[in-house]
Amino acid sequence: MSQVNLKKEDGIAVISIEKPEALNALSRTIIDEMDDYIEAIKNDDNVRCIIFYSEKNFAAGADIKDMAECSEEEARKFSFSPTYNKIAEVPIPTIAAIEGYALGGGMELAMAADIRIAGENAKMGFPEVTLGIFPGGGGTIRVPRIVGEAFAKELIFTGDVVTAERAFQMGLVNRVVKEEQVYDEAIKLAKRIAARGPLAIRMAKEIIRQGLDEPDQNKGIDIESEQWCKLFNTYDQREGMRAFIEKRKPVFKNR
Ligand code: DAK
Repeated sequence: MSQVNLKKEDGIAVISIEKPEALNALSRTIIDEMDDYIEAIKNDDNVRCIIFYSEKNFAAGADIKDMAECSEEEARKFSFSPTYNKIAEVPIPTIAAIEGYALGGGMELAMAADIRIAGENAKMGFPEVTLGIFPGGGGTIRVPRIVGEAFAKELIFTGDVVTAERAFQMGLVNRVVKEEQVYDEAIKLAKRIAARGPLAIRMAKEIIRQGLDEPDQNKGIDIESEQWCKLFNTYDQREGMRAFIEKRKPVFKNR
């Protein structure tokens, strides 16, 4: 039986893990199922935002029981990075909505999303070093970019699990909400994003990504200008600006 669920409603796709008995620990099969869903959503023009949300616990990391006896070669096959990279690059905004534990590979999944919302009782961290490994699902690369080198090193070297409030102070999560409001807040935010110009958001996401990889700031700004001008070939740019002038809400068509 599948342990990953996809629900689509009003242009919002919600991907959930259902393995509560192991606090949603991530197996190879779960990651593969998630990968299939991302592939399918990527080509679905109607999806304007993706939410990763699992009830009670986001994910307590990769499944330690599956990994414990891996050889080097088997560990390589266990890698979640190709899927997490796909999530980071999917041309649709993504939100991780975190209840309970988000640890290790679970937190790395959240770090691959664009925006993170946490419940006030969420517990987050990278406990890999307590197991004799380090975060290998993009953690050592994404965490310093998100929270800065010093906080990243503190989190990764100690393996400490931090509260939502501390995570917010570090910039690990965008906002903290009441535990029972995590899902609703994520949906509310997704709906706000879904109402905006999808092509512009898609382009902005890609340019932000390229800009972070581009050491020459002026080159980044040139790419931005070039892409920005291309939006003037789109229906959505005309619609957005005409709607403003006509004092009505725009109806974007993703083209
Ligand atoms: N894996 C497997 N089972 C897990 C699990 C995990 N990560 N986390 C929890 N469980 C299971 C427990 O074993 C227990 O199952 P039973 O013993 O009842 O069968 C059940 O979930 C409930 O857990 P607890 O009884 O431990 O619940 P507590 O409330 O007492 O404690 C806890 C909750 C989250 C503090 C504790 O369960 C815990 O410390 N869990 C492990 C957290 C952790 O260390 N996560 C990081 C895992 S390492 C890569 C591949 C993968 C990765 C990176 C790179 N490459 C190939 C490059 C990722 C690595 C990781 O994520």
